[in-house]
Amino acid sequence: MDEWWKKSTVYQIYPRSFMDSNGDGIGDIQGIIQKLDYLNGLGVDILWLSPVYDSPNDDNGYDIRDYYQIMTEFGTMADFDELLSEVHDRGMKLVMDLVVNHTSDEHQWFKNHPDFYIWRDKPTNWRSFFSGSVWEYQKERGQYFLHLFSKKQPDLNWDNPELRKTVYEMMRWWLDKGVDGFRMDVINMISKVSDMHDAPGGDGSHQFLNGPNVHRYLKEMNKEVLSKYDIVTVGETPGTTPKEARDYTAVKNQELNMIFTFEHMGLDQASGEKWDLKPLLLTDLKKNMEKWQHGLHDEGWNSLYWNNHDQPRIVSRFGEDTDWRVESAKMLATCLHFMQGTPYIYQGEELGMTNVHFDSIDDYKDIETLNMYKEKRQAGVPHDDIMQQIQVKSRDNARTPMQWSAEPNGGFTTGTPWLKTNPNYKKINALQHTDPNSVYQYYKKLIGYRKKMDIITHGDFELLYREDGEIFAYTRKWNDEQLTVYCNFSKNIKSAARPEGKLLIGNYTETNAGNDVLLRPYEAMVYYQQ
Ligand code: TEU
Ligand code: CA
Repeated sequence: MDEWWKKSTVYQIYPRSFMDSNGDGIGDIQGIIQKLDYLNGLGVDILWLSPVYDSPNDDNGYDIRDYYQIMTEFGTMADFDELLSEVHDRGMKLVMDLVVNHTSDEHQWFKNHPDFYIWRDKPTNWRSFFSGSVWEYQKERGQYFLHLFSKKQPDLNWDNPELRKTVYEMMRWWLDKGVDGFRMDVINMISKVSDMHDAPGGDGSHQFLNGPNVHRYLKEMNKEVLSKYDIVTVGETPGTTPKEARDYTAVKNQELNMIFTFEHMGLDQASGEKWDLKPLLLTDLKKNMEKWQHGLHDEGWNSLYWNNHDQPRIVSRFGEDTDWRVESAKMLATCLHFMQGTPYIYQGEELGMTNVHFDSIDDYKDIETLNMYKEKRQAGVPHDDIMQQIQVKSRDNARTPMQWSAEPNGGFTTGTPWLKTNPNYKKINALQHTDPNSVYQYYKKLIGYRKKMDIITHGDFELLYREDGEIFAYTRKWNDEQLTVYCNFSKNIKSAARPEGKLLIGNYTETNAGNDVLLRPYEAMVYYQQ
């Protein structure tokens, strides 16, 4: 019998932008409760909540001030308990976002347990993910503390057994409440080398990614906490190869169930910097996804995603969000959902929501975007050049309010949203989700296949048309069954050999073009044979 999360689909909620129930312009837990039937109707099995803990929101909740309190803007612990039981009543599961690589600098530990953090007399030249140095001088102590992210997110010292014990206690508290698992924020950053030193170009990642004790700590966490519950865990692990992913997720290693990799999300950048844009080469994407399908096929387990709260929206990124938005949204979903792994759907992806285009930097709220803008302007980079990069890659592209209806602000709030709504909400919203041709209903079918078809869970993956720069095609084989997936990532009409079997699903009506099939712009089709 497969572990339940191998046939599940996860839906990620970014609470701040999901649904505002009290008109203060900020999404909240009562708003999520109002939308549970919409989510249940999609067929998703697991809801992953981005952090809802008490936080000053320097990084929108990824800077936790108290792990045992709910953020005031989102509601109360009673609201959370109501959400958890409403989710369970519908047969769904709830996964929390565990952020334990760092806390907020307003966490009482930072004052009362400074040895829970990482201090040095001398800073290294490492650069933060949010611009500037990763070291901040604290006068009272006369030392620098490490923060890989914002200066209000000091890194925790996982080499301190007392800290680890305190974290495990907190994890048990949430699991004893009945939550069904954790998504673990940058969990492969928790072990840093002891002799941290300068690195070329200030890139210290080789000294904190997949560090010397990371597996020891995850095995300890598994032994002390995770192994005692029937839960699912997914590690967010930037800079991880399939080999390292097997180390994290092989059952025999007793660490995590699956991980998020980032390689496919870095193929449209020219250098190590996400803002250094370059067009995606489909052959790069095909070969990378093949590498991961093969890399984890017999051992370990992968997540499957195009979107999350940190990434621009896929239909604007790898699809086409004006003339072929619906077709390309469905094509991208088809490409991903017939692969091996657990798929993650990010709020609004099931509607084909797109990137937003703000001309003023004042409309952007994300700390990563604002710090980068300031740093580049200080370096003399022209405003328009920076804005172009921001419009393509800013995390705020994923964080504009969920578009529920054609009401003002897409029905997200009756107040002023904390981040402006995408002006296309009148055209793109959840009102159409019952339309049989909607992106939502297409996703619902894909999610349904995964539950019923073992070939999707277990089948061998083989790439077809390897060198073709516009068609992403592959087969899955399992016993005497075969699925053939064709996805046209272009506006051009392509022909391909008609696969064996019959059409299972497609985003156009079937074409009968003799021995070949015609793939129209952004056409996807899946044939099934047994
Ligand atoms: O993101 C970790 C991470 O790798 C980010 O630096 C990501 O690559 C980048 O934002 C892409 O632009 C996690 C959370 O998902 C993110 O929201 C937090 O800001 C970050 O950790 C710190 O907690
Ligand atoms: Ca609210």
